[in-house]
Amino acid sequence: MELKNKRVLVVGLGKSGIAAAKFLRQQGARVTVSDTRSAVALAEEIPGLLDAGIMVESGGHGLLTFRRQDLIVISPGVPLDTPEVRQVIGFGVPVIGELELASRFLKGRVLAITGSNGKTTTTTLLGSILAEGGLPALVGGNIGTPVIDLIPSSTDQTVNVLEVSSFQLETIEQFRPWIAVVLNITPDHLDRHGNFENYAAMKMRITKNQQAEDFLVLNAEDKPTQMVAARTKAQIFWFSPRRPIKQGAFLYGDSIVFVPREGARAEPIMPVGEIPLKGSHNVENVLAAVCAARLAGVSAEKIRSAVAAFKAVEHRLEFVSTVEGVEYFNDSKATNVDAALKAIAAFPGCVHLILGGKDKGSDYTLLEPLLRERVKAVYTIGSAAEKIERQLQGVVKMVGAGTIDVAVREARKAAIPGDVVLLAPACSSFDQFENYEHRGRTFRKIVHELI
Ligand code: UMA
Repeated sequence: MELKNKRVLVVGLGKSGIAAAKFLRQQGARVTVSDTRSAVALAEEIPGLLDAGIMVESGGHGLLTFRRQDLIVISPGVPLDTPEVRQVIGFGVPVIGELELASRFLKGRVLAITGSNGKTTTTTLLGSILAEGGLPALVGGNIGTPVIDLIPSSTDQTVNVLEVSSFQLETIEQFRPWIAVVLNITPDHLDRHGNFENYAAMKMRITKNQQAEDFLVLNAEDKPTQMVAARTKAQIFWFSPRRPIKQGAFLYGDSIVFVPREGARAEPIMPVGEIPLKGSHNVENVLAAVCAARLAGVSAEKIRSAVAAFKAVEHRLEFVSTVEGVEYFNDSKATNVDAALKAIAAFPGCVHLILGGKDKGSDYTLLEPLLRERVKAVYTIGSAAEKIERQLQGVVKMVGAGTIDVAVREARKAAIPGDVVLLAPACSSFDQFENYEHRGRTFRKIVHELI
């Protein structure tokens, strides 16, 4: 991709946009960035960009700015149906995302992980396993480091372990993972993608450019994920915690085993009891990681030691503290209903659940059976509170807390020793927090203040 003297517009000035703009400038492009936030809100970012010779449009997107470009690079949080973006696509201006731009320059091979839930844990775990196996691995993507920022450190030997979201996959063209993993596809981001079919179709794009020499790792127990199998040219490997698999990873009794090809003997990898993470969903994440790591050439022995030493990722069923016999867990990354279900299912019962935030068009009635079975009370927060209370009326005791500190304090009053207070909000955080990390840190701080 030749960028020298090309007019390139970067849309969105978050982590991805800033990384993309600076990279494009280094490549000699004439770069403009455009963001809906005001110049005041962008006061920290603007001077550095101007110093680098990048023009800035703030306070909204101008159609004229968009029309003058040779290429437009959009951030993951910018939908393709943003009016200015839609219009210039109509005029034939090429529009790609940060992931696509990065993948044209990234050296080495790509191991990409997508799914509605478990992406961050599986990506981090795979990074650790590959490192333990002596492979030069870099970790980035939706997990928090823009893929563009990996480019300078990547070499032909690098395995780039990338967490990729439906937002990022929406704007790929040539992105082609050597190994792609689809963990599961359950409803999320319906406010952005319109309906589940569109959302699932975005996830499936991960395999769009894969060829016969590539690998696709799929969840044998997740119906929507199975549909991806019909759309790939790659070699398919399955994982399952429930049944033997002809080619892939599964649980055999209490052991994780891997079958490298149909008809081959199953290789023992490790006892399932050595997985240090809570919840049956994490067994699935480990099975997926085992499969991908074996395909990348890491030995069973190295996989076993890396998994056994792995610590829960921050904000993912992260144990915060025990206060007066009550355990507090931070699962702020549970930003959709399915993730919240998995979090609740990780506990046998007696859960005080903090639910709410910014609604994404979710159906909270799906929580009903597990709420009845394991949850003593729900404490609602954020702008989704009213919808949650309406949909779950009469199912379980409901406390309208409004904010996370009131929720924690109310839960503390009600909880008795042996109970669990769980932040698994099933919503995004943007109504009250900068992001889910900010929400998780706030929860941790409030819990620590209880001590
Ligand atoms: N903006 C516009 N116009 C718009 C929409 C947004 O100008 O129409 C601007 C906003 O004002 C803001 C900027 O765009 O200044 C934000 O861009 P962004 O939302 O793409 O955020 P980044 O900081 O670039 O972070 C993105 C990912 N964010 C999203 O997908 C929403 C981060 O994933 C990712 O870690 C980062 O790139 C690095 O790759 C976060 C996320 O919430 C964690 N992801 C979703 C999820 O996991 O569910 C998909």
